[in-house]
Amino acid sequence: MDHAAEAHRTDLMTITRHVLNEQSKHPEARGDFTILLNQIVLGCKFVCSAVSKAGLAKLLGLAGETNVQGEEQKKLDVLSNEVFVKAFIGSGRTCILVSEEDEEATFVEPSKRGRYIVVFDPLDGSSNIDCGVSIGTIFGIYTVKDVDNPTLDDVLCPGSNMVAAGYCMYGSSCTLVLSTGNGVNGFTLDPSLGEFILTHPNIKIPKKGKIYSVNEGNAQNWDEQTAKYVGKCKFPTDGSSPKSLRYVGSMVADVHRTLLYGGIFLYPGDKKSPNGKLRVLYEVFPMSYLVEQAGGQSFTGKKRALDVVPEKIHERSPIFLGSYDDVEEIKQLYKAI
Ligand code: FDP
Repeated sequence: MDHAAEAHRTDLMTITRHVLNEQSKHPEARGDFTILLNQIVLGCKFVCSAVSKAGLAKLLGLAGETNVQGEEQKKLDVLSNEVFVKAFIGSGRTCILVSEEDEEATFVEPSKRGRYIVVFDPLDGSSNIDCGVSIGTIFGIYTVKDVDNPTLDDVLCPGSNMVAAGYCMYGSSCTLVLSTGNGVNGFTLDPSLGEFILTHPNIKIPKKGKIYSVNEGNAQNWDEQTAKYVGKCKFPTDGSSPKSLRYVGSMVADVHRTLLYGGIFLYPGDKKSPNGKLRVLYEVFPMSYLVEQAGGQSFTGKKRALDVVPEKIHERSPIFLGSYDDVEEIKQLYKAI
């Protein structure tokens, strides 16, 4: 019998235990973050369950509303948003919430206020719901300067101000990936226990990858640098093998694969959409934070993604993120022209 393996199998590191361990390194911590994280975990479990039952429960289809980006909202988007918003407010630990589904930021009433700000996309990749492809929840967390006087300036600041970020992927398994600024860890939901168990400790993105991930259908509108980079992925001139193309079209799934296998994920700006498609606060920032924490890079075509200072809560930005060397290559192309 392999006693080491057996010990590992019976010593289950749940996400709460992991965060409590992290908390014990900060004697001044009062457990507020753990309480907030528990609400994120609860929301993710709810959405995971709702996504898996979507077909059965006849939750698929349009809710008859459009969100701020003019996209059709699905019932699951509405449901997921409500669950997270109520969980965050109920935790008593948040003061401002910015959701992809809500046009305006939510300012929590004074009696329920705490010092955390949560920016989130409750159900990202929603065009993939009806065909059962992986979708996810993305979140970033900041602290407010003055808990008695929260303002939008507390949110419209560089992504490097975040104190934590993560995502939960509802795929063949339900995986929550989290960073509190001290590396990246992945937890998989054990449905029989209802607990997220540490399955991917200390995720490090390979320094260089063999995969590129982009919507090539937009190629006719790309700028010279993106076109040149993708051309090099397919027809390398340095004797290396061409990269493989993988594109799920669900940011959480594409970034998750990039974190684990390496390579690059691109959603560039183009002639039609100079700022690309992905939203700075609750897509670009949390994913860039995780990629940097895992040893990779994230670039907008102009600067480090986490240095962007958004002017609006639903602002968009081009994004190139992934393995350090792959992103370095595209940075050099943008520098050269
Ligand atoms: P979706 O429109 O399905 O919600 O920002 C949303 C997003 O998905 C990302 O998850 C995904 O990476 C991207 O849009 C896909 O966009 P394209 O369909 O333009 O490739």
